[in-house]
Amino acid sequence: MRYFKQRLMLSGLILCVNYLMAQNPLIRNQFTADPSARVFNGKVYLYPSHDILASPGHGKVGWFCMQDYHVFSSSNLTDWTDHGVIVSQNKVPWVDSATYSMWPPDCIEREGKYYFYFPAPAKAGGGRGFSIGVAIANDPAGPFVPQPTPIVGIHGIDPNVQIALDGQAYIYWAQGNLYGAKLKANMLELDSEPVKLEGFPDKGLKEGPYLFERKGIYYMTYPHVTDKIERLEYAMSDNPLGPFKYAGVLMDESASGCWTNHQSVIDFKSQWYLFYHNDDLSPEFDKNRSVRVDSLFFNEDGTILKVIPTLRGVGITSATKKIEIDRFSAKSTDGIAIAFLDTASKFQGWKTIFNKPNSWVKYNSVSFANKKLKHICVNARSTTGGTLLISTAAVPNKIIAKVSIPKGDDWNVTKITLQSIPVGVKNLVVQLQGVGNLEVDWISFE
Ligand code: FUB
Repeated sequence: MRYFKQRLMLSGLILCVNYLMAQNPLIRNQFTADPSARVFNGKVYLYPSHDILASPGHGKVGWFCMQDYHVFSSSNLTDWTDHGVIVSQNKVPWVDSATYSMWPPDCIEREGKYYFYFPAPAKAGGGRGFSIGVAIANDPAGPFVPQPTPIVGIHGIDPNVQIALDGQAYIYWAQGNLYGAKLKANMLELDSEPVKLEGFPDKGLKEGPYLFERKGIYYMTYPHVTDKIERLEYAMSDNPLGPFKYAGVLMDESASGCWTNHQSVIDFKSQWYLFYHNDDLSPEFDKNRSVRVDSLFFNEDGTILKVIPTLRGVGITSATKKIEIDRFSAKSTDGIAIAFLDTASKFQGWKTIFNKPNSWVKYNSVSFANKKLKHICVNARSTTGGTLLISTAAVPNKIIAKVSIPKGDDWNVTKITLQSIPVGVKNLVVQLQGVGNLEVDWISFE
C-alpha cells in the first residue's frame, strides 16, 4: 500500500495524518469521487465525496453511500496528505444521518475564512430531496463548524461556489438542470432568486456544475448524460449567470463504463488541471469511485482541448520513490497488461505484466535531480525468468541498466549497479529483452 501514517505532536495535540503517494487514481487509502480541487495558500486542497460500501442498515445496498468528507492537500500533485474527516452526517444538526448521502461538496475562501458547501437530505420537516449546508473554518483543512440550518431557497445537489471578477459570490447547484444565484457577503444566504442557467443541451441529465474564470470568460463545466454514461462538457459566457454558449466535450464517456463523472478545474503554478473520477479501484461496482487528475490545455480562441484520461496523471516523480510503471504514459501495442497485485485487496494497486517479446512501457517525468544515485531496484517476479532493459527515452534509447529477474513464484527486489547515471528529469522506458513472462510491481533508484 502506497501510504503511511505519521503521528505529529503539535502543542500537545496528537494529529494523525496519512501521507499518500500516487499517480492516477490519486487517493489509494479510500474511495473518493466528485473532486473539488482548490488552490489555497500555494497548495492544492482536494474536497471529494467519500464513497463507502453500503451494508444492510448503513445506506442503500447497491447505491451511492457517503457518510463524511475528508480533505487532502498536496504541494506537488504527486504526494498527498489526508487530513482526516472534516464533516460527517451525524455531526450536522440538520442532516438526516440515516441517509448516507453526503454528496459532492465544494469549498471556497473569503476574507480568510473557508466555506465548505455540501448537499444532504434534511431531517423530517426539512423538505424533500437534498438541501445544501455550509461549514466554516479558519484553515482549509479545518476544523469546520457546520451551520445549524441549510441555505434557505436551495433544493438540489452538487453545490459549487465562485467569486466573480467584481467580487460578487455565486452559488450553483443541480436538480436535473443547472441553477445559480447570488450569495450575500456572509456566504450563507441567497442574495437573488435562483435561476435556471440557459445555453445547455435540452435533453439528458446535467449535474455537477463547476464554474471557473479565465481571461474574463466564465466556463461552466458539467457532467451530461447523452446516452447511458456521463461525459464532461462545458459552456462559456461573459456573465457568471449566463446565458452560456455550449462549447463542447471536455472528456468523453469513461472507457471502463463508470456511469458518473464529476469535475473541477484549477490553475496551479501556471498549468491548468482537470480533476475527475473513475472506477479504477472498484471496476465491478462503479459507486465506489476514485479521483484522478490530468493536464488541461486551451486553444488560442479560449476553447478547451478535450482531455484524454491517463493512468500517469501529472507531476514529476522522484527517482527515489517507488515508481509504479503500471501507471505508464505509453506502452507497446502488444504484450503489456496491468492487473491488481491482490484482487482481494485492491488498494494495494497494480502490477505490470510483460508477456510478449520486447514489450515495453514508458513512464514520463522522473527526476534524477541532485541525487548521486548508483543503483536500480526492481520489485518483480517471473514464471520464466527474463531480463528488463531500463533506458531513458531518446532516439536511440540510452540503456542505463539490464536487470535479470530470476525464475520463481515470489516477489523479490533485485538491486544492481547502474551502467550510467541519468541527470535531470527523464522519461524512463522499461522493456522486456526478448521473450519471457515477467511481472513488475515498482522500480526505484538509490
Ligand atoms: O456522487 C453522487 C452523484 O454522482 C453526484 O451528485 C453526481 O455528480 C455523480 O458524481
